[in-house]
Amino acid sequence: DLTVNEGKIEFTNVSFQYPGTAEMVLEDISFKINPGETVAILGATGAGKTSLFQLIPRLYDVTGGIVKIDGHDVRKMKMENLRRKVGFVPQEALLFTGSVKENISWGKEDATMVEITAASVNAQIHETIMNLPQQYDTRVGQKGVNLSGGQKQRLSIARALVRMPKILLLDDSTSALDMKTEAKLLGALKEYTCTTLIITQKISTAIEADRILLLEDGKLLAEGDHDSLLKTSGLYKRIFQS
Ligand code: DCP
Ligand code: MG
Repeated sequence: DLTVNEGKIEFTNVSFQYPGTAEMVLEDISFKINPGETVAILGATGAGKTSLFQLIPRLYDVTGGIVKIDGHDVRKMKMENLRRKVGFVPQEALLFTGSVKENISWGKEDATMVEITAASVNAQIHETIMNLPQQYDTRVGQKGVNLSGGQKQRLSIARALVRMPKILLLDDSTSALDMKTEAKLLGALKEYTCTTLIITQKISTAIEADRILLLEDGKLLAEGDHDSLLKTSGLYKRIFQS
């Protein structure tokens, strides 16, 4: 039996403002996420979701409070270990003109074809790739091989997975996927046993998750699973019904 023991995240009284600005973007945020959990971060545009993500791989440092991964303050971790542990799929997929294979192994040039294929299977993009004219050697962006938004998103998820992160941060990276594909993706990530945080504006994604964190104006307004939030959070109920 697979016991997941890596990939725990703890925020304790975290506040954050971007350097050189006066506005508090995150205020007094505390939560814990267990290894292997799938947690949806739900909140309106500008709520602070991407900002919260950026604090995990230390793209920015907290202004106050502590972010810990597996019990270690991220500020005391070696950057190289931290970046190996955390895979961050940004809001906009950043693909370049090159083969599908090169796009997936970008930043991990020693990835083997077995690793690249496994990452693509988990990211639910392998079948699509096999149907391209030159499969993994097909050039992205080449005439006639323009990928759809959802395909680009899955390629960029495969790029993160090939590095075998313990924590996967998906910043709205499933917005273009249909519900069935998204559910398959989340199931595969569960099996692969990484902690998954998924920013979303879609209630269907939140329902799939083990737990939901609801952000509003930089504050953690509520947390719980879908059923409990329906009972305890007026805002969640309004989002659900809208
Ligand atoms: N902000 C800032 N400087 C940046 C990025 C953002 O001052 N470089 C501000 C803009 C918002 C607040 O921080 O007022 C929160 O921004 P986020 O990008 O964290 O918000 P979301 O990710 O929740 O919004 P969206 O759903 O639009 O991506
Ligand atoms: Mg964002």
